[in-house]
Amino acid sequence: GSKLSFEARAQIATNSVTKKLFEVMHNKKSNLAVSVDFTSCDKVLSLVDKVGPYVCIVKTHVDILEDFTPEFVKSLQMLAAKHNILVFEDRKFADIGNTVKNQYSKGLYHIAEWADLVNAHVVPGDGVINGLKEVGAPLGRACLLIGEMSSKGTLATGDYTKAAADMAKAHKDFVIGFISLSCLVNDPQFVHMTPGVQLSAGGDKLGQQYLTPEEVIINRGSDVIIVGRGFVLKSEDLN
Ligand code: UP6
Repeated sequence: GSKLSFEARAQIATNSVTKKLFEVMHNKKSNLAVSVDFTSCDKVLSLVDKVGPYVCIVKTHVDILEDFTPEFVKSLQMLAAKHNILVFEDRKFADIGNTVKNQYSKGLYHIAEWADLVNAHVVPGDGVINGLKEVGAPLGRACLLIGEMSSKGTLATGDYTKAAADMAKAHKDFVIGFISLSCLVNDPQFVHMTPGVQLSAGGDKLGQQYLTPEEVIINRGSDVIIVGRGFVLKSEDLN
């Protein structure tokens, strides 16, 4: 990972989302992203309000909400502003450019209107980035590429991961980093976020595999840990 502080990385960041993220991480002394994987809007909003002071990012899956309304988005944005948090919709776009453009801006969710960050698989080739960029860049949004996954048997390894890194380098105006299990590119402008994190290593019955925060941040050089059930399950049953 980068040896520079988040404060220094905020100063050199050329992308506005990267700059804001590093400023938030520095000011709140937090590298924790919470994955609020509830299926009801109220539960998402109440958890965001509770964890707000301690996290730099809230990661959503809006397509699992059973009672989604546009008002939910307004409330989420108010909480994000109140607590100085970035919103990351974990949509994992994976289609041709023209289709992802529509999925990003239209449909029920209008993701581009409210999500600071989204992510994309690189399996389609860089058309997926160009499609998202057409919609997202004018709105000041940014994207992470999925270079590695936490799940058992993932095919995102080796040459695939290297290709994801190269694609990110070629699209630095809109791609600000990676979903990965380690630091893939040693460039302080790129942010690495790692899911599959709990206080003790292990997994779930559906192939999720967990690493510890120490392993991810100290040994593997990632920047942000993404934690879902690791603390969400303490109060609520997500299964
Ligand atoms: N996620 C992973 N692994 C990946 C990419 N994304 O777990 O490689 C996402 C999941 C979930 C969160 O979709 O929202 O990160 C992890 O949740 P958990 O901590 O409850 O396992």
